[in-house]
Amino acid sequence: MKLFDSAFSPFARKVHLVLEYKGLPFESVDGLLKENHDQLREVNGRVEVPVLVDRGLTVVNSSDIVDYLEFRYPEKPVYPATAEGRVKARAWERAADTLIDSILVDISYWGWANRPDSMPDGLLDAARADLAQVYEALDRDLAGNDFVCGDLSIADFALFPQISSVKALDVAFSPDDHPNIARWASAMLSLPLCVDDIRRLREYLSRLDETSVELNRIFWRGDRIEWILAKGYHDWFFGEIEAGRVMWPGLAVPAPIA
Ligand SMILES: N[C@@H](CCC(=O)N[C@@H](CS)C(=O)NCC(=O)O)C(=O)O
Repeated sequence: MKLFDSAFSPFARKVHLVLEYKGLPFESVDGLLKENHDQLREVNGRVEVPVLVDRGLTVVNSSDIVDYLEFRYPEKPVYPATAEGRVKARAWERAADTLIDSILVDISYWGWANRPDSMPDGLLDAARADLAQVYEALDRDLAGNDFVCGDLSIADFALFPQISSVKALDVAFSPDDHPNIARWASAMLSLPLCVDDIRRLREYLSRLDETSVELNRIFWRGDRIEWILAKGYHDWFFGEIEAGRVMWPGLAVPAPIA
């Protein structure tokens, strides 16, 4: 099994965690390294990680990859067994992937990309206000539960790469107001596979440089654009396009399946 991976991508980290949790051996190729872009483009027209190649099948998009893994390798399930649990787990996975990711990535650029400007006024406050609603809901769902759906599930694996970065991005939850999230975060951080995930991220960040990864142009896609526009930063965003600092995903045309 080969995973087009990246320690920097919350989506790739989610899939990497699921593979490790299920005990499935795989080869990890950093698809975000410039030197691996051509290889990545061959398996995913969008030139995005993660992509899984297994037994001659190419699976694109993190939630589809997890769905495939659960179907093909059902031992150590990551989807809850009940209908209610499954709906809840998928809802939190979607919130992590589409909402939380968009907020956190959109405020992260001034921390790692080569930027000529500083963060637009009000953006950090907008992130804090939106995340406050997420924290309320997550704390509610964690009350009386070790993990989001009781047992460890895809909800936890999708949320962990996101929630573990909120402190560094200065949009942390307050442990006093959200004690259940604080308890969950420390339980997750004590799992060896999460310890390894954080170590891989730290190593990645320590050797981030523009010769190996793209730091001048930002890769913009749907949900992240939606959030920045919905918060009123259209002038800033169109300025980015005009200045040539935007990379667009390629076309996601499905490949033939034998
Ligand atoms: N919906 C996709 C999103 C994947 C995605 O956004 N990947 C980003 C990294 S987090 C990417 O590969 N961007 C290309 C780039 O930055 O060059 C999924 O769930 O797999």
